[in-house]
Amino acid sequence: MSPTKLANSYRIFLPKSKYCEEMMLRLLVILAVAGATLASPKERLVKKQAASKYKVIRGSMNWREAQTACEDIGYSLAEIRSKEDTYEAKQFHDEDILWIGITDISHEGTFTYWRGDAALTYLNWAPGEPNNLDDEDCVHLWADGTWNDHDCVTTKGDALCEHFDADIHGDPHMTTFDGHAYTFQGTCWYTMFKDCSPNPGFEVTTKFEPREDSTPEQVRTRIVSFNVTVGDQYAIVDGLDIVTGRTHGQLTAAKAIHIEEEEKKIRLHFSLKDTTFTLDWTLRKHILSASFTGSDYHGKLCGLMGNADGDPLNDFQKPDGSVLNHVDVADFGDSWKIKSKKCD
Ligand SMILES: *[C@@H]1O[C@H](CO)[C@@H](O)[C@H](O)[C@H]1NC(C)=O
Ligand SMILES: [Ca+2]
Ligand SMILES: [Ca+2]
Ligand SMILES: [Ca+2]
Repeated sequence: MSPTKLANSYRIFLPKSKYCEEMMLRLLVILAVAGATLASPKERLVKKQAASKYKVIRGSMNWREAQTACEDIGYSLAEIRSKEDTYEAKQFHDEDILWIGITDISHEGTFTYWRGDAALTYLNWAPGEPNNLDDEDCVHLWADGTWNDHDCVTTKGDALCEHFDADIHGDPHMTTFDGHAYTFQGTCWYTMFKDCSPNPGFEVTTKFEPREDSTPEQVRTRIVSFNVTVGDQYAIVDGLDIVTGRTHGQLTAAKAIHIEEEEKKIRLHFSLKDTTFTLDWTLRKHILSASFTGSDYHGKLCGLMGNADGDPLNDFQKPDGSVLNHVDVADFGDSWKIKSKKCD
C-alpha cells in the first residue's frame, strides 16, 4: 500500500452536499411518519439519521446483476477501502452474500476495484481466501465483513452500492461519469463533457494551467476556470469570479444556468429533457465535480468525462466516435483539446 494510493482513496469520502439534501428529505419523511404514529422510539430515529455513502439493494442477484442494479440508481458496487468502510458496510449485511465492486475478472489472480480497474488499497480476505475454487472471480462480504471470492454468475446475493461523482482534481486527476479514473496533464482548454449530438444543447469546457510544483520534465496541471454553455447562454467561472452572458455578445443574468455561491464554493446547475446536471466547484482544492440525475443523456455525452453509459471500459471516445484503449490516455486527452483557444 503506497501512501499515494491511500491518499487517492480519500477522494471518494469528500462530503457530498447531495447526500445532505437526500438525507434532509429522508429526515423530513421520517419525522412526518414519527409525527403521525407518535410511536417511533427516539433511538431508531437517531440511527436512521446517520448518513451513509452506501445503499443496499436486496434481491437474488449475481455479481453482474448487482453491478447493473447499482448503476440503475447512479451508483456502482462499493469499494471497501478501510476498516471504517468495513464497519459501515457490515451494517448492511443481511443474507449470506453482499456483493462489492472487487473482481479479478480481467486478470486472474489480481483483484482490482471494478471502476477503472484500480489497484486495491486495503485487503480484508477471510482465512484461506481468495481460493479461486472452480474459478471464482467476484468478491462479496461475509457477515463479519471479511471477503471471499465467489462465482460471478451462479452465486446470488444483495448489492452494496456506493455513489461516485465524476470529477477533475489531484491524482488521479480525472474520473469519468462511469468511474474510470485516469491521469492526463493537459494545458489550456478542453471539453469536459457535452451533449454529443450534432447540435449540442450544452457544453462544459475547462481550462487547465500548470501547478506550482510542475517541472519542465513533469508538468502537473490543475483546473482554473470553466465555461458552461446552455443554448445561447453561458456562465464562465474564473477562480471565484462569474461572468454570464449570451454567445451573441450581450450580457445577461443567465436563466438557463442556475448559480449558487457559497464561501469559496460555487454550484451551477441546468436542466435539459429529464436531466439536471450539477457542477460543484471548490476553488481551494481546484476540484470540479459533475453529476446528473435522469436518463435521457445516458450514453449520449462525450468529452473528458466519458460517455456515461455505465461502462467504464469504453470511456476513451474521441470526437470522431472511435474508442481508444486504456493506455492511449494522451491521445484521448489531446483529442478533446479546443484547438481554437489560445493560452499563454
Ligand atoms: C464558452 O463556450 C462556448 C461554447 O463552447 C463558446 O461559444 C464561447 O465562446 C465560450 N466563451 C468564452 C468566453 O470562452
Ligand atoms: Ca479468480
Ligand atoms: Ca472463495
Ligand atoms: Ca462508458
